[in-house]
Amino acid sequence: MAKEVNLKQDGLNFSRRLRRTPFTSSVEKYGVKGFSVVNHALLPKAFSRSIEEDYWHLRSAVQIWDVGVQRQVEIMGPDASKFVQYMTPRSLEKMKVGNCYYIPLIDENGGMVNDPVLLKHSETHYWLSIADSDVLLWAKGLAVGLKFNVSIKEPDVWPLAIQGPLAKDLLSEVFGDFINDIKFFKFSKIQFEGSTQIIARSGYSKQDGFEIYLQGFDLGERLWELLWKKGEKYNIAPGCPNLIDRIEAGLLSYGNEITLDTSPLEVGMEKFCNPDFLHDFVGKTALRKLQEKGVTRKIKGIIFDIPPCPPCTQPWSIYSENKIKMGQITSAVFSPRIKKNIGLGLVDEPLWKNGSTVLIEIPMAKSLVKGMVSNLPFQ
Ligand code: THG
Repeated sequence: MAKEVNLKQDGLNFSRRLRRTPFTSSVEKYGVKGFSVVNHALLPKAFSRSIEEDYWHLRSAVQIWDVGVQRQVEIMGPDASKFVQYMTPRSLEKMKVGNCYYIPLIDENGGMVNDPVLLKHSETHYWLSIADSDVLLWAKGLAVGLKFNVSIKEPDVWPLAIQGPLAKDLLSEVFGDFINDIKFFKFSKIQFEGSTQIIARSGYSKQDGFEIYLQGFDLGERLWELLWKKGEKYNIAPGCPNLIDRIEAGLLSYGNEITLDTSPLEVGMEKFCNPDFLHDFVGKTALRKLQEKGVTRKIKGIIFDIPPCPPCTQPWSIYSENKIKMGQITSAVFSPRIKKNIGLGLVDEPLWKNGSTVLIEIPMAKSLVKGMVSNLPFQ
């Protein structure tokens, strides 16, 4: 009889296409309980503690997050500045070396392609630190088609986030006091094992923190271990982007709140779309039309007071009190601080007004659930 081969087919099947990060072996060692997939790579979703415990810990101590899924798209060459400016409606005229900019990338219809953080290394060298869509291919297509003199690749760079109010204490102890002087959305350089690394004051939380853009996959475990060891006295814990903190802060997620079908004007990025554009960019004509027409829906917060809601794995429809569909919730969670459920989603005019009553269709709920529209961030 043939020998039995253990080929388990249930769960998520791992292969080269589900990319590991330099920190994946560390999160496994430190008790990761599950992953999501972003940019074809593994993003830790939970450790041993509940998301509520992680939330309170994030607000009071320091956490180390494997956010290697925030892949970099590197733009280099004589036309790099011109090309990056052509990719976004946000003016980069005042952007200096050492700045990070949160920018919308839009397509020819004004739809959101991605919402990356842009880092400027020099006039001829940029990184786009991307959310979950294939910007590498979009950028290559644009550059080839429009004959920009740039080279575009995914470099060997892997963000590791150190988040929480004690992040500055930990990192200044490890790398030097100058860490305290790095301002929000600026980056500087640190030395690690003979290499020079980029560190920015940024991250996918509103609890202060930094992101080290580790260059060199093989240094991952050692960087993690160093920060872990030095972090013990600051009560460091392994973590991941926290759903409660993210929704309270109104930080949007590409693929959930933001898609190709939404414009920057609908997802809180209108401040990066000054209509007196002096530069040319993909989607300019379409964006101008959308600006002239005015938007009819916007991302808003929704509060609803029922026992902790299930995870929002598919959009939940939102209705007006007279049962007309007027939007959807795409992320939701129970906030232990607000002591209610909070959600994010597109809401139509005029229901988008702060304080409007909405009815939400939540799976398993016996009837429509009453909720209230709220401004972001949640207070
Ligand atoms: N850090 C890095 N890359 C990333 C993310 C990150 N790429 C993917 C994803 N996150 C991109 N999305 C966001 C969303 C919000 C912010 C950053 C990246 C953010 N916004 C601030 C705010 O909304 O207040 C500041 C925006 C601004 O400049 O005004 O921090 O987290 N490296």
